[in-house]
This record gives sequence, C-alpha cells and structure tokens, in this order.
Amino acid sequence: MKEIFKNIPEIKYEGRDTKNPLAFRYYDADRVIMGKKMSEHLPFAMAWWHNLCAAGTDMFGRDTADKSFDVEKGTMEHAKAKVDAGFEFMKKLGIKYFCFHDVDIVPEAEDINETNRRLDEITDYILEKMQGTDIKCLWGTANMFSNPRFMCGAGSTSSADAYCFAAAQVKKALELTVKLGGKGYVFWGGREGYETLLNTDVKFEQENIANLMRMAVEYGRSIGFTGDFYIEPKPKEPMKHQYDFDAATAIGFLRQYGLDKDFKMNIEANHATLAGHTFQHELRISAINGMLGSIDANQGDYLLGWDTDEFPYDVYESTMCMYEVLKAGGLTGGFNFDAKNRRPSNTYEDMFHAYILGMDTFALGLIKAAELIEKGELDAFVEKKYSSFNSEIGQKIRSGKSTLCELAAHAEKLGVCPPVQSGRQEYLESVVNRALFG
Ligand code: XLS
Ligand code: NI
Ligand code: NI
Repeated sequence: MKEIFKNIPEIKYEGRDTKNPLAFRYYDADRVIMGKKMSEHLPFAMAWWHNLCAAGTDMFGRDTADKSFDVEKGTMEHAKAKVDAGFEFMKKLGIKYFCFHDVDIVPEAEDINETNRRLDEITDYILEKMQGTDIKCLWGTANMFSNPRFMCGAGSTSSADAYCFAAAQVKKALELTVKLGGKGYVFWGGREGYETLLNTDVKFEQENIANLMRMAVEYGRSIGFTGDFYIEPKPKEPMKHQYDFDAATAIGFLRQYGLDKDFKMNIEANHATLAGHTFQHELRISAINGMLGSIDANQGDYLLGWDTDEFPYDVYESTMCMYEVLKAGGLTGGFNFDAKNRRPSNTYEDMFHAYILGMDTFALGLIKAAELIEKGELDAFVEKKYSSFNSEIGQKIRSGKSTLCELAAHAEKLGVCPPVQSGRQEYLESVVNRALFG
C-alpha cells in the first residue's frame, strides 16, 4: 500500500517538554486517570467529511488544500483513495473511530440506486481495511441537507417524494452503520427548520420529522442496530430557525413523540455557543436527563456568529467539558472531531497538527478535570450551598410533599428572611484557575 502522508511518522506521546511538533504532549493513551485509561475516557473519532473531503472552499474562494490523494476526484477510485488516506491517518494518530455521512464516502450519483450500489462497494472496501485493525465506526448519518431535493427540508419537507428520498437515505445509512459496526446513528437536522412562518406549518413539519425518526428506530432495531440514535442540536445555520435548537428543546421534542428511550444527544461545542449557551451547559442538560450520548469536539469563535468548526485549543473549555463527562460517568459514544483546518492551513502536515492539537487539548482537559474532582472543592461548595435543604422544612420541600400553606407558615414564623449564603463565584473561578495553572 502506497504511503500517502509521507514524512509523517506515527504520532507518539513524548511528554510536555518534547521539542518534536509531531508528538503528543498530554495524550498518553495508556495513562490511567480515575481508574480508566485515557484512551477509554477519550474515544476520539475522525470526521470523514472535514478531514478527507473538505479542501478549503468557502463562499469567497475555491479549494486551497489538495484532497485528491493523487486520484481524479468524483470517481470511485478517489473514494477508495480517501479510505486509504483515512486509515493511514487514523493509524498514525492512534485514532480508533470514524464518523461519516453517506455522501462523504462516495460521489453521489444522479440516481439513488447507483449511489446505493457505490455505497455497498465502498463499505466492502472499508470493511476490508478495518480487518486486522481496531478501528471502528463511531456513528453514521445521512446527508439530508446538500442535495437540492432537500431545499424545503428532509423530514420537514413539503414534498412527499422528497420525504421518501430522506427515508431511503436513512434506511441505507442505517444499514451501512450496522455493516460497519457503528455504535450510533446521528440526526443533525440541517434543513429541518424554517425561514418564515408565512409558508410554514410548524406542527405538521415536526410531526413528520418525529415520524421519520420513529421509522428509523423501528427499522434500525429490526436489522440489529443496538446502539443509540442521536439528535445533534443546533440553533441556526443553514436555517434561521432550526427545530433542534438546543439540548432542552430536542429532549422535549423526543419526549413529546415517545422517542426518548432510543435517542440521546450528540452535543457539539460550536452549536452550544451559537445557541447562546456554554458547551458545559448543553452537556449538563443532557446528562441530568440521562441523554448525554456523544460529543462533536470542536470550538467556535466568540467573535463570529456562525459554525466555524475550529479544532479545539481552549483548555478551559475542554476542562469544563471533561468535568461534565466524568461526572456523568463517561459517554456511550465518543469525541468526534467535527472540525476543519483553517483555509490557509492547507498541507497534509496541518491535518496532523490539527488532530494533535485537539487530542492534546482534551487530554489536558481530562487531567485537569480529574484534578478538580479529586480535590473536591467545587463539589463540597455546591453541597454546602444547598445545605439548608437538609433542615426539617428543607427536606419537606425536597420530598415533593410540602404545601404552600405550611411553607408560608414557616416564613411567617420567621418574619424576616435570614441572610442567604454567598454564591462565591469569583473564589470558585480561582479554584479552577489554580487547577489549570498551579
Ligand atoms: C453541522 C453538523 C454536522 C453533523 C453531521 O453543523 O455539525 O457536521 O455533525 O451531519
Ligand atoms: Ni457543526
Ligand atoms: Ni457536528
């Protein structure tokens, strides 16, 4: 097999003082943190689309990076070259998972029958490449937002025919996910939303989306898919209003339509901030609802209002993320780098620097989050903060059996409310800073 990423060695852990830019400083796969290996805490995944397909085209200019891998683009040979590149890439970085959309792995044909034939062929090839490695599929999905037939939505479309094409793609993508041993299946509702209510029946569209998800669950379970379905919330872009705005909205939707037993959240950092939330908030909301499934590990730019999908470098954010993940007892899914190189970072070497950055950022976040948990200052503070609920009246309230009359009687007996304890935010922020910087 011809080497594609020449001059790039296997990336090894060399510690924080290494001078080698192509090495991990913090990601040490076998290092044990809180009783588990780093590699188990952090099942990293390569995103097929950003890493092997996206080549820098934006609204203002064409490709800057060469992702042809020396083969003519748009052909099945090229699709195979991408598989070769992907596996070499994952092996060199020690990444054990990948995520894909149907149309990332083959060039889409005019006729869906031909696309499906190509998908069978390429997944045979991927399966072959998987043999003898421990690389697996983290999750699969169908791209139901690029093709013009989805201009009015996929599950939310106004066209019954287009709806059937969405169904056909979900069916096929589920089959492929099962074939590749995928742990999850994602619905990201790119076009599932609207621009104006002047032409939109929101209730109708939401019912249709729920119905599509119900059929996906039924079919998935019937072909042996035992993993989790995920909704990946995002508030906007491409649509102005998207139905899966954030975790709370998506969870409410799933419960309304009885889908909450089969679905969890795939939380993307950049989508959280677009929704006006922190990444940590979205993780916490998912976790307390028992729906923290998987993570799209990237970061946005606070100065820009769109999905920039940058590789994560912010250790404060990754620490707070890992704090939530550790507290929740881990993910059922993994950490998919739904992130792309900046347009001028256009060499093969840059692809490796990007993943090294992302993996080290999360490894360091894991180390620091474990430190925070082991020191226990934050936990102790939060426990103390609510300690008044350990009192007789407090326990009564917590039991859910109190009445307004007895609580009012308590207040009236006191007459004046005793001082409420300080929230000590600045002190707690300094506790986090100390864990990060000593
Ligand atoms: C786009 C989404 C997308 C999903 C998969 O913003 O993040 O990449 O992860 O369809
Ligand atoms: Ni995104
Ligand atoms: Ni994503």
